[in-house]
Amino acid sequence: MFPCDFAWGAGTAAYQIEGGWQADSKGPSIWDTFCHKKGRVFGDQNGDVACNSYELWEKDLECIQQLGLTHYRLSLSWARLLPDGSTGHVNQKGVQYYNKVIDDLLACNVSPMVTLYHFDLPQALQDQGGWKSLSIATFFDSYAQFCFQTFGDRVKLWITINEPYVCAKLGHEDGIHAPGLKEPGIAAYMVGHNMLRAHAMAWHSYNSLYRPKQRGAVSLAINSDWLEPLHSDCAEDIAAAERYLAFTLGWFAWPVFVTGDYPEIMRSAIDAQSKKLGYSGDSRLPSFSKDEPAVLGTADFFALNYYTSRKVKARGACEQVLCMKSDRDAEEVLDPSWPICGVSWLAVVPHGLRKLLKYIKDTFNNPAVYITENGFSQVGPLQIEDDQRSEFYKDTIFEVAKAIGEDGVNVRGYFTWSLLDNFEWSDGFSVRFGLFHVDFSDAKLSRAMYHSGREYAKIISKYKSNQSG
Ligand code: PNW
Repeated sequence: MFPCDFAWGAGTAAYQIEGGWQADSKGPSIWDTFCHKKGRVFGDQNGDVACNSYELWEKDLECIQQLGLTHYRLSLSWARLLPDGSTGHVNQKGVQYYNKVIDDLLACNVSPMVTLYHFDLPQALQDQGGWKSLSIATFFDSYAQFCFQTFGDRVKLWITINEPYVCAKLGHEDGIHAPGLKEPGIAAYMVGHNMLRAHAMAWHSYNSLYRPKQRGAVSLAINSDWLEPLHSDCAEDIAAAERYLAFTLGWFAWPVFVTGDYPEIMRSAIDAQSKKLGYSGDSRLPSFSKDEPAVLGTADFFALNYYTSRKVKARGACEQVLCMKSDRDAEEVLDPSWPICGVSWLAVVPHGLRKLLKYIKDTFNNPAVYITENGFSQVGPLQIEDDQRSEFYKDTIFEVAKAIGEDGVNVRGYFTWSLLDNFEWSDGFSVRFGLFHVDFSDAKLSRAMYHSGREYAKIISKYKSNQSG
């Protein structure tokens, strides 16, 4: 079922694991600033130390080897490499750190997949307008080129931006992620737009300047739930589910994979709502300029982060306020038959992944797909015997097998989220996604494999030996 070069991976992100927030002249990022203000994060926790992977990388490598991973997905901290965000000043200690990580991985026969941006913008760039500013795309492109130049001889799988949807909406509409802006109905669309522009510029730079020699692949990681109409025979619910999908997956996948522009349903919904509320001026959803590198075709594979599924119903009476929710005009409902895991938003629906994969195959012309994140969290006291999570991984990987074997989806890899328990953004350390438990109360931050980790290791070794035999 799984092709012989299938990638079996696990992921992490710099701010969530590294700590060392000021070590060796790293610059501050928006997450440093955000967490250091009271009342933003569960228990006012922060990533100042986190798993201290900046100093304990070798411990992480041991975890990776214990699992038998073929791939490891990590992100680079932009402000660790370029403290003020610009290539004017390079922090060599940061370069050394990531060089060692990459070299160690390769020495152990593990391929790195590297994310350039996983939520942690250098604060210095936020001070110049951050992702709302048009000029951010040029800064990002320079940073990306610096990374291709420095690490691209060894890194062959790149993700430019992780989950532009989450950065745009949680960071600039809801204000629950850094930079904590609440500018509903306006800022998220600007941010999403600049992220697409930045991604496209970086992809074109790679394509023309680095690909000929380095021969890697570049994409962006798009998160999406699987969505179904609440009543499958109700036209309003069907339309609502389509709208919802257009506002999540479609927002970023349509420009890159289908038309070079946003889904028509999305633009017309936004413009209709503007009109209704008497919002004058240009569309709140920006347009792509013909004078800039095209966004269409700027992904060498489809990178999907999948966690959960939702039923969707029409809302009918739409709120009279400017916000994404009223633009989208569709409400999510949790099916009561789906179990909930540690966090309230995460209903456990492994078969939703198979359906989403089939949808991606049919809609985006059968791309190569990497599932760059999928996971299951737990909360509360230490439970090394996390049987529910073991079952979850088994069920989910079985769904991926069916997507490949029965639906013919070209899935090239599967990465669990996450290698380690880590700093789970606004939930702090209260939500644990790791295949390894991290004891945050112990100065050594010791790592211990959960049963689900053992289960994942078994699955990997089974398929790896099938492949060689
Ligand atoms: C993803 N939500 O983000 C991220 O890529 C990871 O860094 C993160 O740890 C993981 O999912 C688990 O949450 C999300 O509130 C953050 O809906 C928040 C949400 C969804 C995804």
